[in-house]
Amino acid sequence: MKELHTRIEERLEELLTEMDTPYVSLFQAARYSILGSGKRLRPILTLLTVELLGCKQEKALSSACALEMIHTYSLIHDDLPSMDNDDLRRGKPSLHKAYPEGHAILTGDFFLTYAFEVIAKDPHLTDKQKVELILILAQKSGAHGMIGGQVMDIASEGKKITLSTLQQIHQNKTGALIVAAVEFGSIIAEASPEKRKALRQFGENIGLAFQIVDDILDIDEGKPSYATLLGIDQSKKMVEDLTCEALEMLTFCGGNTTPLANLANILTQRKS
Ligand code: GRG
Repeated sequence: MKELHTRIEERLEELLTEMDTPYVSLFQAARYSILGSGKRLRPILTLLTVELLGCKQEKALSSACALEMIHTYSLIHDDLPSMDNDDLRRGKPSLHKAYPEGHAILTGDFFLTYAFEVIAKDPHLTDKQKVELILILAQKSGAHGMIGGQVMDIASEGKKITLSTLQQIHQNKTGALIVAAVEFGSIIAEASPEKRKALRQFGENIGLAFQIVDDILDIDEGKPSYATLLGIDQSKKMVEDLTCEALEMLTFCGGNTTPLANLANILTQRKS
């Protein structure tokens, strides 16, 4: 895992080399927010998926970093005063605290657009793969994915919501990018339709389980969450069931499933 972390860090460094331009501060802010911290869950998922499917990780490394850029943009915008108004992110001042707010918004915008550029110019991919990756990334981070989930989340503030609405929020806001990470692996390694379907289900399950764990760790009585709607014990049981079903899905994939299974366990058993 540590080695994957290092490879992702090095590629992100390369992709965000400071340019001698009048807008160098954009690269500086981008590097501030993306380098040095973050669990790299989504890119690691992509790399482990391609490996399971018998393809070289190098082929997926830049696309995996593009996913991390979309994730980082979502965190930058989520932290803004007009959204969650968080002063800290990844153990240091949020981007809008370290740079002017407008600059933070533009840095998020930069990550959002640059991610697609990185995929479009990746020499390891065929044109067909690039189009498929761009489509999945746009869908999973767009209206029917992360952005739609965020809109629903904001709209539900202070209201009573049902468990099924909460599930939809979680699946879109957090789960969609996790599914995208696994789908990236399937596209790049050209998985069979059966394996792709099983891996998608694996991603959906661990995406939802990941968010339920987050709800348990960060319980806020005033906010609808699995922990407040279902209670801690039932939420933990749900995490266990989702993880168990996710691990079962891996058995349809053949190969050495241990690294992906370990990652699923790390995510769903995390304590922080
Ligand atoms: C602003 C368009 C827009 C979307 C924001 C994902 C999201 C949508 C907001 C994040 C809010 C949040 C903190 C949700 C809890 C679960 C979560 C996604 C945590 C952050 O992901 P990690 O734990 O973070 O993978 P690191 O820093 O390790 O990458």
